[in-house]
Amino acid sequence: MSSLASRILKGDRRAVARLIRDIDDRMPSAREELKALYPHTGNAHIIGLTGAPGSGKSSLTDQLIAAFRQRGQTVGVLAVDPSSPFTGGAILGDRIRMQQHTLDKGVFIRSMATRGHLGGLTRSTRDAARVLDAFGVDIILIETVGVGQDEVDIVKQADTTLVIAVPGLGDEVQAIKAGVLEIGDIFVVNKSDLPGARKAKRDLEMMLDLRPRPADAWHPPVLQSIATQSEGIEQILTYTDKHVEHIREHDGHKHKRERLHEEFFVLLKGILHDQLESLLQSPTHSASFFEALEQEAQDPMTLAEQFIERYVSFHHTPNQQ
Ligand SMILES: Nc1nc2c(ncn2[C@@H]2O[C@H](COP(=O)(O)OP(=O)(O)O)[C@@H](O)[C@H]2O)c(=O)[nH]1
Ligand SMILES: [Mg+2]
Repeated sequence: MSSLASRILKGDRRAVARLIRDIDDRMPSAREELKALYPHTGNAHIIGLTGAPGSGKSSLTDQLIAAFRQRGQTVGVLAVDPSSPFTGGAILGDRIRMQQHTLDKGVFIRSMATRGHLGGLTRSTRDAARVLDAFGVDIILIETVGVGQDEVDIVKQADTTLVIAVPGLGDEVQAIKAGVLEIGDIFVVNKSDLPGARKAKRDLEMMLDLRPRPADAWHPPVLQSIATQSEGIEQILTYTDKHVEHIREHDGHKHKRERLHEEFFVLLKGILHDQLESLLQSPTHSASFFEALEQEAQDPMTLAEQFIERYVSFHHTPNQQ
């Protein structure tokens, strides 16, 4: 077995940090390490947190870490920060806030940065979660920065998705309606010390009630919390437990299948993207296409099709032979 992987399986934290960094840097060697780790994954409960910036995701993550630790569970945290490729994704405030956990051997915190293409973050976050899973943590918390498509793709890969809302943002609730209503397993109105919390809760419940749902499907609860006062945290844990139980009892197979398909799709897109990128960077492959493009000898669409035809073997399906 390759070296980083075997060190991770023996509980070496530094190897975990190293491999996650390699994944973030898209080092080719990381792929081999991941292959060695896959058979040792599938045990962690992955919980995604999404919601508008400032809604309290980091504060809640911090509280959730403490609560899970109190129950004796180990926790891995991936803080995803697509907005700051240059700082390596470290969010200073988050780091400071979570510092109380950094000496705890039962907690592993990493920030993910976006290097390269759109969607690359989705892939590296999933891969990093696999690493933490193989390392043996019980709970993996994935905190995203906002509520865009990338974030949605990231939390789609979680077992349980928490959508964090705050009171008094009518427009925000609309945004939630548009994008993340479908993906939320548990909704939390954080900052419930502020006016309008009950209304936000009712609004969300109403929107959720409007959605058609089979009788035995999971019904997403709308909870309230005040992260800064550690209020409502136990209830969130109660419901993440309930959700896991529900998955196990009702649609465990479907749940697992959907996540595997999603992961596979993300991987395929990533591999194809990397291949295309290196083809484009190699003049032997790309020069004639660029020339035709610049001279307007062909339209870009036709050229793109020809490029794919030449270098990507989509068309070699058996029934076309
Ligand atoms: N009043 C109030 N402020 C909160 C609460 N939770 C978090 N905050 C504050 O909201 C700000 C943003 O929180 P943060 O956790 O960084 O949000 P994130 O961007 O979603 O990660 C910080 O100043 C927090 O102290 C809460 O329950 N009530
Ligand atoms: Mg944050």
